[in-house]
Amino acid sequence: MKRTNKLFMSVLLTASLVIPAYSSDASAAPGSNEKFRVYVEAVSKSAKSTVKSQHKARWELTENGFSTEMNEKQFNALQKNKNVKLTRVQKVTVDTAVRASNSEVKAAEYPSQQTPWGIKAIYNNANQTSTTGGQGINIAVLDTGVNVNHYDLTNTVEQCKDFTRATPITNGTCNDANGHGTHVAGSALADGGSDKAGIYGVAPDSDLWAYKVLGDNGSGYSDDIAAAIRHAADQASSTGTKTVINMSLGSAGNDSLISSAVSYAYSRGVLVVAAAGNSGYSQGTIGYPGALPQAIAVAALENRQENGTYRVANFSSRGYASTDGDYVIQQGDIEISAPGAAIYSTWNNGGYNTISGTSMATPHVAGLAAKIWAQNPNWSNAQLRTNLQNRAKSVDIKGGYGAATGDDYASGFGFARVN
Ligand SMILES: [Ca+2]
Ligand SMILES: [Ca+2]
Ligand SMILES: [Ca+2]
Repeated sequence: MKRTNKLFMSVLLTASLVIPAYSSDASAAPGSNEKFRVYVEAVSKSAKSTVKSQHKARWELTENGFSTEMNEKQFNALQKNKNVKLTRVQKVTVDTAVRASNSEVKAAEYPSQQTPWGIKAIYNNANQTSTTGGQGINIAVLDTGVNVNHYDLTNTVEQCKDFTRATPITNGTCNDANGHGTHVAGSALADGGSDKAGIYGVAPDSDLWAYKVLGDNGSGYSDDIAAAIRHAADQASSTGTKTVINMSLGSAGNDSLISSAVSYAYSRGVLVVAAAGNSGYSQGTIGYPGALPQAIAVAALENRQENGTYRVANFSSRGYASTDGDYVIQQGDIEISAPGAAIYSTWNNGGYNTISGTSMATPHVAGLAAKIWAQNPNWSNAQLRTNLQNRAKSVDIKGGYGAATGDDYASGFGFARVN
């Protein structure tokens, strides 16, 4: 039976392009009318509403805080108001510094492999031909969007929302002109399509919440990302369902809007999984939000053995050797490793593509988390996290720079698997 992809387009992958994380906006020249994003933290609700009457809120992130847009002149004027603290909103990028392919990707009707190496590895079964699990669990993919018409994803889509446009949230729109988000979603929960001839992710029975927080160039604003994190947590609460947030994005700096949103989500029972970053292999290269204590930072494994285990990719960002062996998660620690090099998955043209990065490792862990949670629906996010850590401990990783016996700053506790 011929498969019908609803969207056909070709994407030309260029050589790897590394956008500096949290690259700031080009500063508007003094007196320029060009608007930029600002986060306003007021001392009180009334001070907040006074400012809001002059500057329309984009996101109401906290009781006294909101983001908005203004020009340099307005910014300078508002800075004189002692009742508010102003911060320029930072940019965050997706974490694909490494791309295995630089050729034109054509939409393919059928994948060349239904269970790529990462799926076989995380299932610990070289003969795995399909996957199951994750029923009733949501995986919120905060990314460049998702091609929700992709044959192998369309049946998994429960929400599709765009946080990058004018507020409020645009429902039913999450177009991915980049490819990154569609690839990430596929590794977590592609279901083989209605004909079961397509590709499989880790937990195909999960429900996809495709939240577009990044533009087509893979870059986005931290207030949009924070709003999406909070929205996922609120949706999890209002629907009474378990939710895993997948953030294959990051930057070197800790953004306060994102970190407070991650705390908000975690305290409401959401499990937050984030890429470690692609700035390895030196110590301390781990990015945020992965480096936050409440987010599980995921390192990338290659399909290559060293010291008798899979090897941590050189590009995978590292934590700090000073915490080796303690099996404790603090700020700046790598927590878990998963397949993240030469990963074959769904692409935004309706076909498939092979790319590398901790971005690709992260959805393997998000899918695994959803699969385990579906089997243990009474667990809290903290209990689920402990289970993931214990699985990782039982499959030590010793290959790659910084990897060693036991907890290490390259691979964290190890490789968490299904079996
Ligand atoms: Ca962390
Ligand atoms: Ca440690
Ligand atoms: Ca180890």
